[in-house]
Amino acid sequence: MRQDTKQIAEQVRRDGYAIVRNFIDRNEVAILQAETKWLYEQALVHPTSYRHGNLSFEIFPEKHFGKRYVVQAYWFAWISKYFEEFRRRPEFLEVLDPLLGRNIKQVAQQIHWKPPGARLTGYRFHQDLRFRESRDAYQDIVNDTVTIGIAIDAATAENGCLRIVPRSHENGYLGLSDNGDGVLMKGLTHDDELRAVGLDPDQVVDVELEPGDAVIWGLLTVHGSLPNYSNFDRAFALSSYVRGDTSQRGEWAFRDGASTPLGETPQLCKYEKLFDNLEPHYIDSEWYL
Ligand SMILES: O=C(O)CCC(=O)C(=O)O
Ligand SMILES: [Fe+2]
Repeated sequence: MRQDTKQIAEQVRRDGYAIVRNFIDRNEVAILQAETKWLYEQALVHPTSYRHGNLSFEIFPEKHFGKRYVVQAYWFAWISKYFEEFRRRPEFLEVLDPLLGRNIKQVAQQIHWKPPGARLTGYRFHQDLRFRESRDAYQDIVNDTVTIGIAIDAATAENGCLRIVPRSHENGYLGLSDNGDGVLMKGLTHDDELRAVGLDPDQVVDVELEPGDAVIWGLLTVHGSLPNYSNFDRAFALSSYVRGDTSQRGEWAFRDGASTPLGETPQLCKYEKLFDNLEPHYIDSEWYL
């Protein structure tokens, strides 16, 4: 990472996003890719979507997709020493410090794959604030949250890279894709939906990234991505962090700047029903039908 982290923070506040080239060092990227492959194989043993605490896998089953695909993993730090340490690497503190300070909790740890052939791999345009159910658990949820997306595979327009509307964070919550059942991976956003909330479809930016590059955005930044139309996967790691001293959600990542491992038991993060069932279980929702 060669960019000045203060400038990155200013860009995030001004434009709603910033790209950080070489966020993860080239040598480390090969390890990250290998660990991601390992994780995909762990997830693929499950016939359908699975949860154990905050650890969760979104699986497309053979029955409906002809073949089994993994499209999302959540909180795999619970089964991977590598990813438990990855989430609190010094690179994260460096870019987060000017935005959130040095007491930082993590509320989301995700990898999204877009396996070629899996059909439903696009995400309609939205603002991530829709995924924070417990607004009261944060003093200033919008200003105290930052998401960092890291390209594990190269992210291109062809394989469904993230797409962002610059400065779309300035006009509050716009309700994009909240219609219908609100499922993001079914259907595409029409240009008229963007126009209806005052956004110009021509302003959409394809965030193309090399492996190891990162993009940072906020809870009000309008973004989405198209399905993968290529023959290569798009593994993308998303981590959301919040200011630790003003947030009652999340796992500690840094305390007074010190990298902090997970504790014995999971904390409430994004999934509010965590404590309803802490046993491993399959999830029978067939939202993709
Ligand atoms: O993986 C992507 O392309 C976007 C995912 C996303 O925006 C989300 O899960 O909130
Ligand atoms: Fe999102």
